[in-house]
Amino acid sequence: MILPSSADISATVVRGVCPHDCPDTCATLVTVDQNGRATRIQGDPAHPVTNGFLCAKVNRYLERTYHPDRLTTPLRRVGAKGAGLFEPCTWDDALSEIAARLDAIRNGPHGPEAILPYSYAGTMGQLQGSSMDRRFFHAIGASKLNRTICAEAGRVGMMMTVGASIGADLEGVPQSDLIILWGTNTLTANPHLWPFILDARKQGARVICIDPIRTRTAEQCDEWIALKPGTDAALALGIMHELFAHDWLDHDYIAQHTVGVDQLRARATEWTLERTAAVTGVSAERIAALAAAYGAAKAAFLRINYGLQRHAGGGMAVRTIACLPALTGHWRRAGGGVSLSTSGAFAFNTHALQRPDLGPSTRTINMSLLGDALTTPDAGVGGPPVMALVVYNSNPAAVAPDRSAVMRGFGREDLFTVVLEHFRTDTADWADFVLPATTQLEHWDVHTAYGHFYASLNRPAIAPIGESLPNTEIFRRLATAMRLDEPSLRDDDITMIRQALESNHAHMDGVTFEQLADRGWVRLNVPRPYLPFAAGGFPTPSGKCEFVSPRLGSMGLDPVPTFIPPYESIESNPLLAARFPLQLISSPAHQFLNTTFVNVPTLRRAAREPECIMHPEDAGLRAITDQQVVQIENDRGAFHARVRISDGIRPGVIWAPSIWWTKLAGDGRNANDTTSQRLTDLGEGPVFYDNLVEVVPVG
Ligand SMILES: Nc1nc2c(c(=O)[nH]1)N[C@H]1C(S)=C(S)[C@@H](COP(=O)(O)OP(=O)(O)OC[C@H]3O[C@@H](n4cnc5c(=O)[nH]c(N)nc54)[C@H](O)[C@@H]3O)O[C@H]1N2
Ligand SMILES: Nc1nc2c(c(=O)[nH]1)N[C@H]1C(S)=C(S)[C@@H](COP(=O)(O)OP(=O)(O)OC[C@H]3O[C@@H](n4cnc5c(=O)[nH]c(N)nc54)[C@H](O)[C@@H]3O)O[C@H]1N2
Ligand code: SF4
Ligand SMILES: [Mo]
Repeated sequence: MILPSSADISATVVRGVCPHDCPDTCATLVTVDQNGRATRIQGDPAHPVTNGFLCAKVNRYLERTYHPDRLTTPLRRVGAKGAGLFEPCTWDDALSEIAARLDAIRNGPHGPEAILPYSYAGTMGQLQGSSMDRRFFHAIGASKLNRTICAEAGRVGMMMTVGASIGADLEGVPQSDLIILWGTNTLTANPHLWPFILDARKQGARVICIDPIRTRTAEQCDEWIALKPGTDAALALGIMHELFAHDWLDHDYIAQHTVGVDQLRARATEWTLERTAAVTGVSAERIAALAAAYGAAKAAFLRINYGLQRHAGGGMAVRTIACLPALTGHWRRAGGGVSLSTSGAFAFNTHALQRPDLGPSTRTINMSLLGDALTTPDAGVGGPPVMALVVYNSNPAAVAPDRSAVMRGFGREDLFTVVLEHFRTDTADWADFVLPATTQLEHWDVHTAYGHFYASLNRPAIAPIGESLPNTEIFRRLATAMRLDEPSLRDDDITMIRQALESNHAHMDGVTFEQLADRGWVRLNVPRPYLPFAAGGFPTPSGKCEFVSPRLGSMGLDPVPTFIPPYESIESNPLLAARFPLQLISSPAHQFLNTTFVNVPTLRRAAREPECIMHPEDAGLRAITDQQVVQIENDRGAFHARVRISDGIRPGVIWAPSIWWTKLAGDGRNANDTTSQRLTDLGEGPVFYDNLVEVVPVG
């Protein structure tokens, strides 16, 4: 603990970390008064990325932590499934009843694989996110969960091209001369990148945003390129066409550090400006100008993020864009290259934390197919039906695609559901038992990051609210209730933090418990800024940037970058588009973090209500007026929203800022009532933004 700088010497300041699923992983300072109450949360001014500020959401973290609706005791269902009627019970009763139910399923006709954990990144902490929980499920032999809901398409696209989830360092951005924010809403989803961009801009860098929506980020850029959703690979191939045609290439870098340039050149030759314009809906002149700017730049920073990979060809789109800096040699220079994630640079000891060796090898269920997994007898992948679902760090009743299928699953009378939560979320309402969990202010954790290269430690600042417990402790106690005698199921949190940091990897030199305890955060042992591929050294099988990927070839996919059309667009499915002509993007609202914070009054007031941003042409065609309430619908389902007419969106595309709690939306539904369970080309991820709908007035 460190002393506060304020005059109030009776308060202490505790170092922590923002736990949310966000690339910025901010270092926080929490002020706690003499009564043990947190009174202030702020960003650490000394942290090079946090820069002394937090975002609109986490500035409200205390309001969320001390929310009157926090769960304070375990709850047992008393009403019908989904009715949300519960009675409080003791931890001992809850855990022994849950243990008995899980034991009965484990030892029953379906065996342990009928138990499915379901979690995502409600907290990114290594402990509360993926440690004792994993040990517990491994030890009982439960089915495994493939955690694909967000980033898998892009992750695999990067693996197949540069070989790792590693990219350019944002601390090099001030030295870049061209910044392209490609399928990412930086000011909302990655706000701590922005000051670095402003630094570059002061020195003359141009900033371009490629997004079908003129987001608050696009608004602040020098140029907004509103391409058709799901056509980014085509745009990147069109840029390559120009790079090859004008010889805007770094021949030396290509020769030394890449494989397959001839095949890539042949592919790019097919993507004339005219063809690229027809596919992307961006004019040939603008594509030519974009390519010329990229070709002339010395260190262009391509910030791709996850928005552009939520389409049928999302993996290939990321892969195609990721080839660009190797053609121009921008990896050589600070501020140059492409960045999707930095997480691959962290070499935490996940094996020691998660202990996959504790159990048998089991089947794996894709979380993006939760609807199918709960409603098909063999969970869609063979083996027993899912008879028990243990949900933590996630709110699948609101966030999973194809909500109506998911809800049919949650409604099954024979499904036993346990939810570990801070609040009575949409998902918690369907539980048989709800268990109160601590927030980041109340537990220990250790964090990697996916937007920078600093590891950090979270100390508890306050006592747990009510009887809430950390996830780690809940799974420890459940293991005891089930009489599991594996000793590692009793490791305490500090022990597990030390285990996570036990690593021989060079990047982890100096990243120790002592350093973290002393300073709160530590840079990985990489240069600043880190230029991971300045001299090649790509961790692919060939050791090069793979323009041709034999691994993709052996998966039956095109080994060379290519354009894979959306499942649902006017061009790719004209029959469907005749009925549902609008492409719906349901990307994050500025005030929410997925569904987290939707129940925080100040933030929900700022987000107003479910909304639908629509171009005047599309509104006019349907005689829809501004502020009118509409139904957004397709064959999968529907939800209501209030229309805001704006020219800040490409015609033919609508935007529903998300993800609303369905019970806090007027009609009890949200955008995922319309999304599908189809999967991306790589990584088996969901295609949330590959979604045709129609909009009709209500009432
Ligand atoms: N405030 C806030 N911050 C967040 C989150 C949040 O919910 N709220 N969520 C966090 C999480 S989990 C994630 S994964 C990230 C998500 O943040 P990002 O990775 O930035 O992704 P999205 O917000 O999903 O989409 C970004 C932009 O991509 C655009 N887009 C959609 N389809 C396409 C396309 O085909 N091509 C192109 N070029 N653009 C397209 C959308 O219009 C959107 O403006 O943000 C994190 N940060
Ligand atoms: N239509 C549409 N759907 C989407 C998206 C979209 O853009 N559009 N985005 C997708 C993406 S990118 C993602 S990442 C997913 C996110 O989906 P989720 O991972 O489900 O994220 P959240 O909705 O934020 O829910 C996280 C929950 O974890 C709980 N939680 C937080 N910390 C703890 C803890 O320490 N212990 C316990 N027990 N619980 C905790 C929070 O209270 C919260 O309810 O949604 C996906 N769904
Ligand atoms: S959500 Fe992101 S920007 Fe906001 S405090 Fe957390 S890490 Fe920082
Ligand atoms: Mo995400």
